[in-house]
Amino acid sequence: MRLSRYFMPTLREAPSDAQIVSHQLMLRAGMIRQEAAGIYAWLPLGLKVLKKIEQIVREEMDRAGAVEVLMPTLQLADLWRESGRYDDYGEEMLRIKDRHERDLLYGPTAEEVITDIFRAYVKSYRDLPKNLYNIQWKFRDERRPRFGVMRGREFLMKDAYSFDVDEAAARRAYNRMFLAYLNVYSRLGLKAIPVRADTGPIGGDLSHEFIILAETGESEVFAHRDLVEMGAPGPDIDWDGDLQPLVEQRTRLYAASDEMHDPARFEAEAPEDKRMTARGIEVGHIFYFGEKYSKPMKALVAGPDGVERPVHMGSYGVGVSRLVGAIIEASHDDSGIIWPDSVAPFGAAVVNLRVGDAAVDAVAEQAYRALQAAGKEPLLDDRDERPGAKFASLDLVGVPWQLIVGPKGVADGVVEIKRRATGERQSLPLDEAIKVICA
Ligand code: 5CA
Repeated sequence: MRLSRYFMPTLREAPSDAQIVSHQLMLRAGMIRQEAAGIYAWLPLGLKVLKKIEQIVREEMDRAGAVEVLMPTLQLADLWRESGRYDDYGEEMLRIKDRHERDLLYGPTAEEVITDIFRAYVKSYRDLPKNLYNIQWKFRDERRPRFGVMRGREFLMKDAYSFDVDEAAARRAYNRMFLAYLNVYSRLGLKAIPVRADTGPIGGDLSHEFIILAETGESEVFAHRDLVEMGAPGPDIDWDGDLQPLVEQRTRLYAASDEMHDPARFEAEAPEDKRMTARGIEVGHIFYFGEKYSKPMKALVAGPDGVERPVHMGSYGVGVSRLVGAIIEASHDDSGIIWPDSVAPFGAAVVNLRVGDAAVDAVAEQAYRALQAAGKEPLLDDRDERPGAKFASLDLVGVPWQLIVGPKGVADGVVEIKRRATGERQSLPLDEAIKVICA
């Protein structure tokens, strides 16, 4: 992408109502624009990051055996009357009437819709297990939308729903999602702690939240430090095998969100030097709720004995748009955002320090094409701007590598590369510079 043709409206200063660093940086980097309270337009740079996160979530869901669908944002109120949640959900639900005076709503979640889809087609235990997910916009009319995309009213969620013949099978589905979530966050460069959680309006009796640590987080967490240090299981586990030991390894150590915290148990289960109390951001929430929706909505499957019974369900949410802010909270410095390579909007930026100088233009162009050919999705800074302004905006938007082409280097046969995260610089011939960036 040539920056001269791109749309990256960076700002020198963040609007004063942006209270936390990720919100400030997203506005300054020209990633989002607020259209109404808690409702944002995603500008090109923000959209690129959002799509990369979405793709990582998708790949890890697919790996764990889930299948993607796309459900509508607008849902029929009648489905929510069947489950009994229409009246309970309260003010957070955006209720809409169509021209025929039918009650619709903008989905805050999709248990009812997916249960309706499931019951239309699946009738036998032989067709189980199933796990269906979608990545779709949700709307919750939050009382206090704030912190930018972190607590929006309209936000992008990955929501998966598992269907199993009995509780034991449903727990296996839960385990797959539990471990897949850890892999998602690890690929995003985040350390997420699974904590026991309250089930809230989704319901059920088994639930974990996934929290990443950040001072500005809205959740309080209490956890054993060994859990905080424990790595993700990695993609190569046997997804059809017994995952219980891997899950237990991570659930036997104390970890709870504030609603579930039990100080006496914390003290008993974690020695003092291992007790961590911190603030964090909830980036995922998984639930096992058994027959809560399948029973009232009559999503029945016949078991091996031929007897019909309500299918056992769980639901699994990732806050995809919230993750954009969460990653920035976890990874920035005074100059701006530091994207992990896995979600960076551009892999590298070629900085032309003297646009219009034929020799410099030629090397910059060559570098740009080489990075393009290597699949690095480069950005070419071909703006007619002072070098200082170019570096400031590229540091702000957090491109992981800068490849700097100036007249002196070109005369000496070298370019300079800078790693955004460390500030480390090296002067190298162009082909070696490309190799380092692509390593
Ligand atoms: N149906 C279940 C799981 S599929 C569900 O809705 N769970 S949830 O309510 O916990 O939401 C899932 C995730 O969406 C949360 O962990 C959080 O990361 C994200 N999320 C929830 N509300 C918002 C919001 N207002 N703004 C941004 N992200 C949100």
